[in-house]
Amino acid sequence: MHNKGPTPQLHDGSGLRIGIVHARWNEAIIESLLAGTKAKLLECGVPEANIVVQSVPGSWELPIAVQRLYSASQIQSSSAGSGSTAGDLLGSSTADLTSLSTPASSTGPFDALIAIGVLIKGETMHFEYISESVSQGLMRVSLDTGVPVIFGVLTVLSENQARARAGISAHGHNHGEDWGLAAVEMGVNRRNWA
Ligand code: DLZ
Repeated sequence: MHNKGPTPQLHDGSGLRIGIVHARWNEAIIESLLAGTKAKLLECGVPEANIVVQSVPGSWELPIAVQRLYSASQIQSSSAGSGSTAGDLLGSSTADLTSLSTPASSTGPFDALIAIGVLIKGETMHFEYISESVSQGLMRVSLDTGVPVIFGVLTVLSENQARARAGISAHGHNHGEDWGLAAVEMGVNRRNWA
């Protein structure tokens, strides 16, 4: 069942640059979330070349990777023409996710960043520690940098719950779509706030 979220708003993302970092644990679910995210970014007019997608092993690694991706883009924009791009600083996606990963062909600071992961509760306390740390870490990156970091991390009790929230199972809804829309709205807001 899809919880009632905000009414979807389509903002003009044509001038935005968006960075996505995704974990590779629970890969099939990640793939669907990433596809939903990218579909909405493109629907809002974000040019494909302005969407940089990178991957990390697991959700635990998301905060540091999001922070480094952002910092690299800042360095680039202050020393334009150095040749390397923000995307070069992190590994690329796995083979199965390659079709969804976009080489960083544009440069400049990001207007919004999206962290995507799927944490599924197991038999130990692992889930609790990682969920708490990752959510705190991503919020910290967002407030420290002043760049919206969209929380695209599913923290679920079962794989079925994750599949429903990735739009894979019947009656599910792909939360990645919401994250794409949120990134565009917050990216536009940020420019207006500046
Ligand atoms: C170790 C681990 C476990 C048990 N479960 C998940 C998970 O459900 N989702 C996820 O994204 N990552 C998981 N990880 C990996 C950790 O996030 C991290 O990559 C490793 O502990 C290495 O730091």
